[in-house]
Amino acid sequence: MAAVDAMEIRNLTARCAEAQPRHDWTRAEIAALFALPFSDLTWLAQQVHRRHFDPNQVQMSTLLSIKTGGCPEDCGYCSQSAHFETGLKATKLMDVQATLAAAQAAKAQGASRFCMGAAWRNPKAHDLDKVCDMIAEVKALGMETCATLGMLTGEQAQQLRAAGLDYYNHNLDTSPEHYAEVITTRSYQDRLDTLEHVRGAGMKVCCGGIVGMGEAATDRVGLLHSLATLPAHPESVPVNMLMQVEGTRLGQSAPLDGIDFVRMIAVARIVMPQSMVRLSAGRETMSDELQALCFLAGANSIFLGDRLLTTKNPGQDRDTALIAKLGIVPMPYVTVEEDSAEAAE
Ligand code: SAM
Ligand code: DTB
Ligand code: SF4
Repeated sequence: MAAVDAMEIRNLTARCAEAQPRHDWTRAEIAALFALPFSDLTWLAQQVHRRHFDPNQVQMSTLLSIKTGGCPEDCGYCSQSAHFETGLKATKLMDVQATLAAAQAAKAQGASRFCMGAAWRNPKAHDLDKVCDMIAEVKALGMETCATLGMLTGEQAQQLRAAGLDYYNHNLDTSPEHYAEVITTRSYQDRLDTLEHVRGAGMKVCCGGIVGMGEAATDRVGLLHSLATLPAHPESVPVNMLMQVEGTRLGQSAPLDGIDFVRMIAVARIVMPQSMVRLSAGRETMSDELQALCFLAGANSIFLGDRLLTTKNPGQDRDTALIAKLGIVPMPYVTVEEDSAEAAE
C-alpha cells in the first residue's frame, strides 16, 4: 500500500481524535491507516485505546465446544466441516451438567466470560432449548455468557436473549470480495442478517474475522470496513490468525507476517475505539513478544485454556507467565445490567 505523507498523518490523527465512534470510515482512510509507519500506527492505536480502556486490563474468556464436528457448511478453514477429512471425531450436543462443570472450572481459572460453540449451520428447535438451559445455568454462576451456534432467525435470537445470553458470536470472516473463496454454503448477506437479528433481540454482538487465509491486504481493509460501518460497532471484535488445519481447503495458506497481524489489531482498535478487540485464534504459535505488541496495539481480550474449540491455545502455565511479565490484570466483569444502568446515568 502507498506510503502516507506527514499531512495525511496529521489528518488521520485528527479524525481518530473525534469523540464519537465513527461509522463512516472509507476504505481509503482504512487503507491509509494500514500504510502508516509502524510507530505512528501503534502510537495512534495506543492513544485511542487509552481514551476508552485501562491499557493494563485484558478480558479473559474461555471457550467450550458444546457440539463438535460434522458441520454441513464448507468454511475452508474449519476442522469441523464435514466437507473435509480432518480426522476430527464428531460429537453430540453436550449435557447441561457437563457444560456447567466446564464453566465452573473456567471461572476458577479467572475467566469472566464463557463462550459456547456448536458446529451447526443453524440450531434446531430442540437443541436450542437445551442451549438455553446451559446459558441460564452459566449465567447463574455470575459469568458473562456468549454463544456461537451459526445462523439465527429473529425468534431464535429472542429466545437466546430471554435465556440470559449476553453476546452472540458470528463472524464476517473476511471482505465481501474474498468471501466466496472461503465459504460457498452461506452468503455474506446471510451473516449480516443474523447480526441484525442478534442486535434486534438486544444482545451484544461479537463479530470479527480471520486473517492469514491467503487474502490480499485490501481484503483486510475490506473486512474492517464492513465491521466499522455496521449501524453499531460490534462490542467485541475477534481477530483470528488462521489455525492451519490439515485436510481443510485453506490448511496450506501462507502464514501472515506477524507485523501485518499487529497492524490488523491496531487498525481494528482505531476504527472501532470502544470495542473489545480480541486476540483470538493463533496465540499458540505467537511469541510472547508478538502478543505483547498486539496488546500495545490495543488488543484487550483473549481466550484462556489449552484449547479453543478444536485447536490448541497456549494454556494456563504459559499465559500465567505472560500475564505476570506484562503486568496485565484481568478486566473485571461488569454485568450487562450494571453497564446499562451506568449508560443511563
Ligand atoms: N458454526 C458456527 C459458525 O460458524 O457460525 C460457530 C462456530 S465457528 C468455529 C466460529 C468462528 O471460529 C468462525 O466463524 C471462524 O471465524 C473461527 N474459526 C473457525 N476455524 C478457525 C481456524 N481454523 N482458524 C481461525 N479461526 C477459525
Ligand atoms: C472466534 O472468532 N474465534 C473463536 C470464537 N470466535 C468462537 C473460535 C476460534 C476457533 C479456532 C479453531 C478451532 O479451535 O476449532
Ligand atoms: Fe461449521 Fe462454523 Fe466450522 Fe463453518 S466455521 S464449518 S459453520 S462449525
